Formats: sequence, C-alpha cells, structure tokens
Amino acid sequence: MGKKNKRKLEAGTLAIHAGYHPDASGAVNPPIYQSSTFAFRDAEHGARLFKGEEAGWIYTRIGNPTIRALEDNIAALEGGARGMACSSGMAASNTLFFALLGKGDHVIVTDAVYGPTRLVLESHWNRFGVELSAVDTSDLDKVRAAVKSNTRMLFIETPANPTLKVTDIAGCSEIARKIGAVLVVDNTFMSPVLQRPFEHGADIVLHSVTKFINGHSDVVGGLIVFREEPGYELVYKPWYMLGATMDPHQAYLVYRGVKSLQLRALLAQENARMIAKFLEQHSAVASVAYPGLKSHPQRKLHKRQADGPGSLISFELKGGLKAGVKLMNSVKLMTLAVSLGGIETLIQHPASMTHAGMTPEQRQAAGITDGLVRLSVGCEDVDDLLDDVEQALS
Ligand code: LCS
Repeated sequence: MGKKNKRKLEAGTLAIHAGYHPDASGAVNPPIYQSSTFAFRDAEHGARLFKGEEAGWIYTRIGNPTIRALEDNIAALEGGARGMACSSGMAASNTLFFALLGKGDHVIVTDAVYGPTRLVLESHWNRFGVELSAVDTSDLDKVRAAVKSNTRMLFIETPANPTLKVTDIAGCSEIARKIGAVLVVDNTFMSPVLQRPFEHGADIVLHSVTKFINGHSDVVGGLIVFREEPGYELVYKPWYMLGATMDPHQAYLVYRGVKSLQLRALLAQENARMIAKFLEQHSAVASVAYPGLKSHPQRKLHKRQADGPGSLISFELKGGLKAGVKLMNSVKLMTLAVSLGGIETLIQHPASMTHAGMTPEQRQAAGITDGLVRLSVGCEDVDDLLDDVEQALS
C-alpha cells in the first residue's frame, strides 16, 4: 500500500490496533464509558483539570475515553495529529464552519458535494455573513478564478458525491497556501485505506463515519482529523460549545466497525470494478462514471492521489430517468436506499433523493443529471450482484 505513506504501520494494522490497548482489566475491546460525567478525586483535582494543569476526564461533551479511542484510531489511519468525533458527518462540517468562518469570510466548495454540505452554507451560514462559491473544483482554473481577498477555506470532496469527478488535492493545497486559506477534504468516499489527503497537503480531513468507517449502516457519526495539533486546539472549544460531540456507545460501535475497514473497502472495490465494467459494456447503459474505468477523464489524477477507485459508481441509462426508475424498482438483492459505504449494496437516485434540495439549475451545472443512478457496491458475492443488475436491466 501507499509508497508515500508516512504512517508507522499499514492501514489494515492501524484499523485493528490504533487508539486502544488492553487496559488494566485486560479487556481486548475498549470499555464503553457510558457516563456523562467523571468523579474528581478531590476539589483541588477538579480545579486542576479545569485549568488544564492535569490531563483527565471531566464531562463527556468535552471528552470521553471510549470516544478518544476512536478519535486516535482514525487520526492514526489518516496520518494526522488529532481526531475529533462528532454526532454526524454534518455535525463535523458545521463544527468546522462554526469554528473557522465568520462574518465576511468566503468559502469555496466543490459544486457536487453531498447536497446538504453545500445547502447549509447557502441557506444558513449565509445568514451569518459567510459567503460561498460553489465551483467545479475538478478544474483548478475555476478554483483560482473563485478566490477572493476574503477566502478563508477551500472545502473539497474527491471523488465528489455523486458525479465522481476528481479534484486535485495537491493543486488545491497550493492555492490554499498562497492565500492563507485552510484546505478541508471530505474523504468519506475513499476512506483512509484508499486516500490520505494529508499526504497531498490537506490541513483538515473530514469523514461521515456513517459510511465506510463504520461500514454496517447502523450508526450515524462524523469525524474531523487535524494534520497539526494547533488546528485541533483552534476548533476544540467551539466543538464542545456547539455540542456536536459523539456519544460513547456510538463511538464504541464505530470503533468495532473500523477494525474491518480495510477488508471491506478492498472487497467492495473489487466488486465495483467488475460491476462498472459490466455496466459499461451493456447496451442499455449510456454512460458510467467510475475512477477505475479507462473512460474516466481524471483516471490518472485519481491514481496519483489514491490507492484505488473505491466502490461508488454513477451511471445513466439510455432511457434516462424513466429507465433509471424502472431499474431501481426492479433490483431484488440491492437495496433502494440513500447512504453509502455499508457492507450491503445500495442504489439511489441523487436528483430526487440526496441532492433533491438543490435547484434543477444547480444540479445541471454540477453534472447531476435527472437520469443519474448511484450505486454503492457492498461486499456480497459479486456473481449475485451481477445477476441482480443483469435481471434488473433486462
Ligand atoms: N459527506 C459526504 C461525502 C456524504 O456522503 C455525507 C452523507 C455527509 C458528508 C454527511 O454525513 P452524515 O451527517 O449523513 O453522517 N451522505 C449521504 C448520502 O450520500 N446519502 O445519504 C447520506
């Protein structure tokens, strides 16, 4: 894996071991410290903890040992300094907007990000004076053209949800450095097994752990990883004052899920490669977007910055929306549901589901056509998945 990897251990090992070692009890898995508050030894001890003179646990909204195990695990996987667990992926992005942007600040965001990431900036953060430019960040000239004197953040998603357009992380990092802005990369689609944005100059990495990291479609959660400790310190207080923290039981489940991240991500990717090839040669299919196909216009760029194409595929049928709807209603094994990165294969329609909040014009400009269908390929036996796609297409 990753030649440029600066981590001491490889992803498969870190996913299983980082963040927790058996404590005095010998428990192989992290205990669930399901406690909102922690007892002080005496009044002086409590005062020292509050002053930051001594490390220790105070109150779960501002830190908890089970949550810390998960934060350390994902930080190690990404090769960052510190992790910060949030109640959802949206809580993670909003924590960053809350902590790092203010009145009169400008943020550049990938136009085809997960719909609500863009919408919350457009419909809510703008009420507090935050300016937004949603641009096709796969074109660095467009990113440069969008820069303003007040640009404080570049927020990119690569590959983007659901177009699978790829953005040059190192190129964006160079632009961000020049203007003193922070580069945030939403790495949800790849997971640290396949892409580690810090190796390409990102400052902050964000995950909806709801997806690949947890991997079992049973938890909603988010995680922010900071490349450097000062970045963490800057966001720490706003994060716990916003109250966007994770719950210990939630953290335990995600920690349990992340242990098999590499196994799942690689198997799902192998399945996706075969399904993408099958779709591309099928007579009913008009186009397939998948970074592993030769036809993907940014295949080389993706190969430079990631270790594999992942397991998300977007495609369009020759019959357009009508045929897409028929296909989604005809699959038997695949589940018609939003979300992605779970162990099971999911199929959904971005224009009427995940990206329904955007206007038709915004969707068209971002390349999210009405006929586009998104597939999150899971870990089932690939022959069964291929049979299901084939029968649904026919
Ligand atoms: N970032 C990406 C790339 C996402 O795909 C999502 C959710 C989020 C952030 C937000 O995370 P959450 O708060 O849901 O944990 N994406 C979804 C999707 O494609 N279908 O349903 C949710």
